[in-house]
Amino acid sequence: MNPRRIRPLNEAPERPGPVVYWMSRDQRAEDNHAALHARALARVRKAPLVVLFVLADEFLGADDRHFAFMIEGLRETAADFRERGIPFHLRRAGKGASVADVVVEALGDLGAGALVADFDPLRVKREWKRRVLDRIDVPAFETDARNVAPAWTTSDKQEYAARTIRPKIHALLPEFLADYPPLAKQSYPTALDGGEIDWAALMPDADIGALDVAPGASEARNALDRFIDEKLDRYADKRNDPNADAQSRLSAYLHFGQLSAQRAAWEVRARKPDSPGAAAFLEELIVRRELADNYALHNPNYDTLEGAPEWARKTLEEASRDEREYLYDYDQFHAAATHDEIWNATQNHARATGWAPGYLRMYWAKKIVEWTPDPATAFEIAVRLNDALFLDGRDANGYANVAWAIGGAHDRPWQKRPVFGKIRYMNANGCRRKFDVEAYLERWAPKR
Ligand code: FO1
Repeated sequence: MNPRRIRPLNEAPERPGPVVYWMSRDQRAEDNHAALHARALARVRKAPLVVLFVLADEFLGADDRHFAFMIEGLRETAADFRERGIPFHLRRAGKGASVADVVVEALGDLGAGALVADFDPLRVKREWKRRVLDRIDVPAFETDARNVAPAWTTSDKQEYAARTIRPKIHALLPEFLADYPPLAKQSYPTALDGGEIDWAALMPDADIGALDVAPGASEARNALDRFIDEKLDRYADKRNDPNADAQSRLSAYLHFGQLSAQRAAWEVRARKPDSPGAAAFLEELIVRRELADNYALHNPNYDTLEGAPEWARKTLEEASRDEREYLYDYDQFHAAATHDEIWNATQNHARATGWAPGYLRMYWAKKIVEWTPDPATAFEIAVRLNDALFLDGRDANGYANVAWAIGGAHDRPWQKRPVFGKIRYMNANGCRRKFDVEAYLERWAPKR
């Protein structure tokens, strides 16, 4: 375990007792640096390892399908830990009770001697951690199990763009982009078994069959294999063609931590290093995603227009006085009830499957600027829709994407135009130049 992947969270004195891995972002047993770190700590302390997951009552507007996908994945992950003799405890934070209070209570019940948490720059997660740290006196650590290059080693400030963070990440890959050791079986048995979990009782009544990805760590690996074997070679030139089905479809697995990005990168480099799609995929998977974590880590307003670069807020502010030809509110957007059939088709696609092609997601976000009274409202509606609809929503990646599309984050000024000012513009002609719009509308435009 590279010590640079670990951050101590407090100065509490050593204590006897099991090491507890409070799993949240990285919901997998294998390829998980937080689990590996907690396992190593348990070995050193000659103590058992216990895994804890606390189920929140609500999470950033997630709907039943999102919770169902996650819980189905947790069920497999709990079994994966149990196979290694590592107990999996699941507790629920009911209405009003905070996840942090439930974590503190569980640590007390387990007589925890140390705590390992996975890293997540989201505000809600930092608040959970702060509340826990205020109320425990055992050594606590945070391990970055999501990024190939740990976010705090890549940069200690907000990066301007992919071109500024890319060399910093590439310089760290030789040190951090490696294969994973397997998670060793429990060395010190414990009676602290998590007991039988009534998964059916936890499962919301949601049809996840309509989501066109199946949940869980093993399905995630199948999707990775399918992508590498069948799509990677077309990825570079077809990833922006919504009809080409050349995208990885890994984003939900990466969001819920059912798949490690480092695993995906390692497999691509090991199996198809010379594929024409490898470089483009690794750019998206490592540079773009870790730029997003950098944004959420260093920008307290990562999910509002406030966080956007000064030049962008200024130009959008000036342009907010420009006449809008159409104006829609959240409900009209959500119902795909705009005048624009490409936008409506993308919205229908997202409502039906919890996913939409990357190129169209950019178009979808940008058009919201054009049809709202001001850019702050556009940003808020785009975030709310993204978190309510997309399986991979409620994630640093999603907030950075909205900040790019609407707030010019990680982008540069373009030719000035009404409503957008100097923010990069996209329109239907751009779509028609890129792909067969009629074919996409055939599949996803609301039936007239
Ligand atoms: N993390 C938790 O620790 N407990 C939860 O109950 C929980 C629910 C949840 C629902 C939807 C969703 O998209 C994410 C959710 N997360 C939860 C967080 C998730 O595991 C990821 O850590 C972050 O969303 C990615 O940054």
